[in-house]
Amino acid sequence: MESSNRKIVYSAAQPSGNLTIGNYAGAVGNWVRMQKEYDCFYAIADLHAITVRQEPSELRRRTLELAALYVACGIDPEHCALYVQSNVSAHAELAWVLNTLTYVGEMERMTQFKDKSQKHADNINMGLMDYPVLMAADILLYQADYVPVGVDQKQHVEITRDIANRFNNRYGETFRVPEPLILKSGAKIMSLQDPARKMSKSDENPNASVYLSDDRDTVIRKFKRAVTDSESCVRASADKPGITNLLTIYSVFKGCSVAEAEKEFSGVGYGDFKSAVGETVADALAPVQAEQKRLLADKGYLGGILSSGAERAFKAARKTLSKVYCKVGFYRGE
Ligand code: ATP
Ligand code: LTN
Repeated sequence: MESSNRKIVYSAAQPSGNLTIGNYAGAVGNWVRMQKEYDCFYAIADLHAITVRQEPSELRRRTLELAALYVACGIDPEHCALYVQSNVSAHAELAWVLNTLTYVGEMERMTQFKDKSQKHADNINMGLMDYPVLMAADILLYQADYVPVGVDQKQHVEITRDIANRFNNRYGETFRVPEPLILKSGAKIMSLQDPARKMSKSDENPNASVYLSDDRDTVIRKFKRAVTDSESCVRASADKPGITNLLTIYSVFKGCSVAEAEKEFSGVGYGDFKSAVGETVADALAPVQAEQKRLLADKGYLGGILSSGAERAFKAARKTLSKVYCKVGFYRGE
């Protein structure tokens, strides 16, 4: 990733839970596409993950698994900095400074904080409340222009903009004010059991979501059980959400349009159609899973990718952090 005047993209994902084909279609695929056009920093947000309780050995395992999965999905460590958030101490350091420009009331109003406080009522810790400030630190450290996120994270990017403007107004121009990039291009994949709801990695019904780690038989079985309708015509329309979802999934994994998929399956029965979708997804996942497995077996190689990613990230982050420390009046030696 040679330094250039290309725009900077920053994003991160928490190593909590297995990714679904929905995450793939809506997020990872976009990260891969963006690395060609922008200077990208992609982090595994382990500091964010511990705002809810984590089993330490699981957290470590998931961090590596997620890193391997990203590389297997096409994140090219030559083109972007892929690293683990806690490996770059500047994130926690900048978050502390930004805390002093953020109001308790603002954090209490954040939707995710309210949701997670309800879900984890026995553990409403300061980190959970401070989550958006750490996220602001992530983004601002790299002077990011764009932050690709799902709609649920838009509010956090907006507060990041407010905090950046506040700092710039108080101490002089320091941070680039980032823009959220709400990704619509990636298809929205719905639950296989209730096509009115989004497919989600935390769904309690294991048949509702297809995980990138599911083996071939599991993938095919889940598609066979997918909820459809009582007609028998493979066609996308608002009154056929189940079939429409399967057509969308097929088009994402086959690399064709929904219209082309409809044509291909015109006159085909639901059973055969579901099998074809299952086979296609399983075929597409097989090489990703094989590559992830290969990477996880070679911890030295994966470790090398993450440490050189952290080094690149550290260089960029240190520049911003020094500027910040200087502006706020910290003694830096004579
Ligand atoms: P959780 O169940 O923990 O809420 P999730 O599966 O809904 O997780 P997130 O971690 O909230 O996923 O989202 C990660 C990224 O994946 C976001 O950019 C989000 O927009 C995208 N994404 C999640 N689910 C889908 C989906 N079903 N279709 C398309 N994109 C999705
Ligand atoms: N909160 C995000 C993950 C995340 C992030 C970020 C996203 C942490 N830091 C900085 C974009 C930019 C999530 O849970 N999806």
